[in-house]
Amino acid sequence: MPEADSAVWTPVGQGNINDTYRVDVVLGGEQKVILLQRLNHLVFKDPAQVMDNTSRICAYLTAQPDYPLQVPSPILAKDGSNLVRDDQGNYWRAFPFIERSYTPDGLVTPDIARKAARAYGAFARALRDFPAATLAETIPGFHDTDMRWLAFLEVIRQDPVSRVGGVQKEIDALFAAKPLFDLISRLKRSGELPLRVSHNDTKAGNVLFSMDTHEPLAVIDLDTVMPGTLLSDFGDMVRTFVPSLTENSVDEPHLRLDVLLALREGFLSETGDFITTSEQQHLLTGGAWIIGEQALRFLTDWIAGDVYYKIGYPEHNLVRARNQLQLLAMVNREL
Ligand code: GN1
Ligand code: MG
Repeated sequence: MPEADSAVWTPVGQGNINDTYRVDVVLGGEQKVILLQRLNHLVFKDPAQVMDNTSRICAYLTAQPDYPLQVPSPILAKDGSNLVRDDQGNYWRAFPFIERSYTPDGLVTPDIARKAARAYGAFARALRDFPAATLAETIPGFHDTDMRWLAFLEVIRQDPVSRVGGVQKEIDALFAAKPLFDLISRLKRSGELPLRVSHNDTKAGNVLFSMDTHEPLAVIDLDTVMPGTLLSDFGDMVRTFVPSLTENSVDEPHLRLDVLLALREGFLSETGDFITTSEQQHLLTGGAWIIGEQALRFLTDWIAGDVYYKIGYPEHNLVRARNQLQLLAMVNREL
């Protein structure tokens, strides 16, 4: 890109990992808008690998004539690369900014949930023949719950900031959830759950909607697109759409069954004809799994001394872990 005459940066989004800006630039007298993002290279240890996955997925989606959504492919730098390193060692990438779009925030209605689930379903459908095993694991072991379990045991053993004593109840609740994690591992190992391209961050905030039609425009945030199972994508939708309160809430959430039904309907409208019976049957198991795994991740980070997730206040990770454990108990009781 040529040097900009001027640029105005506005932060956008609420991601826990990367930093995202809308940048209004004037290039050679012409007004342009791009989405610029600093990729968190402490989380994504191999940024080039992330961008390679992203570029391959975008090219594949763009070539699918019946993929119903837009594909915001990375904008290339002057030298043709999709990633630029600055003097401080930060990694930056740019995407087209899709105007008159929004990402749903807070509680979504069943209607928005259905449309978002349909969008994630269309994403999975368009990628159903993509050779999933050839994608890099941008965060090794991202949904390898066995590995996350070992990391949890290890951080409890080390107790680096003396927090274990205060969370025995939460630790016990996670031990009670271990059979669920083991079930998922078994299903994966046995091949009963086929290896698929999974998005791995299927919250409402990763679907861009049109301000004009309120229809989905694009599935975004491809950083964690990896080989995986479809259950984690449906599971993360259950985790993030169905509760009446977000993961940051101190109050007890309840489950919104109308939203759950809408998710299922929307997702299956795109995937129902190609997923296996076992995947269909275990969609809700996916919900319980991902909620339990997220509780495990937040509690691990609390015990580790808040080294992974951005936090807004000192007890944030503990609040999030407790919230997810409440949710897991509710899912086990009510679904
Ligand atoms: C992180 O940054 P964000 O909000 O997209 C995390 C997800 C978690 C989520 C919990 C790469 O996602 O896995 O579910 O926080 N992303 C990564 O809020 O770890
Ligand atoms: Mg994300």
